[in-house]
Amino acid sequence: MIELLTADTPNGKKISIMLEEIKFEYKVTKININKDEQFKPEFKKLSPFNKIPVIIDHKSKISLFESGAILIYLGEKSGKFYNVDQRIVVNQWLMGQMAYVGPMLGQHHQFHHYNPGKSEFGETRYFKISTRIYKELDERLAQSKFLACEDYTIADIATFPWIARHEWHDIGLKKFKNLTRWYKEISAREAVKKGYDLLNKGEKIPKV
Ligand SMILES: N[C@@H](CCC(=O)N[C@@H](CS)C(=O)NCC(=O)O)C(=O)O
Repeated sequence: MIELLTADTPNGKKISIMLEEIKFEYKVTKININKDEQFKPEFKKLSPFNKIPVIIDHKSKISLFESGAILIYLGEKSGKFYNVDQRIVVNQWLMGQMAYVGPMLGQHHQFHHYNPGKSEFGETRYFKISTRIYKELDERLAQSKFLACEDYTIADIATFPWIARHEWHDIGLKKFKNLTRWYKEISAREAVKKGYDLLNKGEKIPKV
């Protein structure tokens, strides 16, 4: 049994999607980051940066923070979406998501979606960077069916929930035809639909 300690955010959804994909038994423990539950001492013991998501593998008695590390762990444990012979290339796209795609789109959410009008500099900067990310992902997906290779991997699982916030981005996903093709294909997967609805609220994946 895996316990997923999380909030309903793109980083949280990466892990629920993966757990659905690999069909592991899991339960969700909600951490309310709007009420600062991530700063509780018992949570900090598991997550030194006070961030969700965290998993506890109760059978192996392992707990892990950082969504990329969690995806690698689950990929290795299940033998799915992280094939040994593809790992070098999957790691690149996974690290690119962790270090660039997620943090930059996250800043775009802060300036453009949550706090519009507070900083013209921030809004312009992250709108531009996010548009550039859409273009770069689109270019990659013109050459490759999925981000890392021809197979669906943890790099796609890490990136998908961020692109699923496309309505917040106001960039126009439709204009990027390869990214749209990839997005639609992943959106149609049953495990993705289930994992996306992390809190079982009937939440649907935004359409293009
Ligand atoms: N690099 C981390 C980022 C995790 C992260 O930013 N989590 C956010 C929610 S999406 C969080 O816990 N924020 C609460 C806080 O920073 O206080 C990962 O991918 O796991």
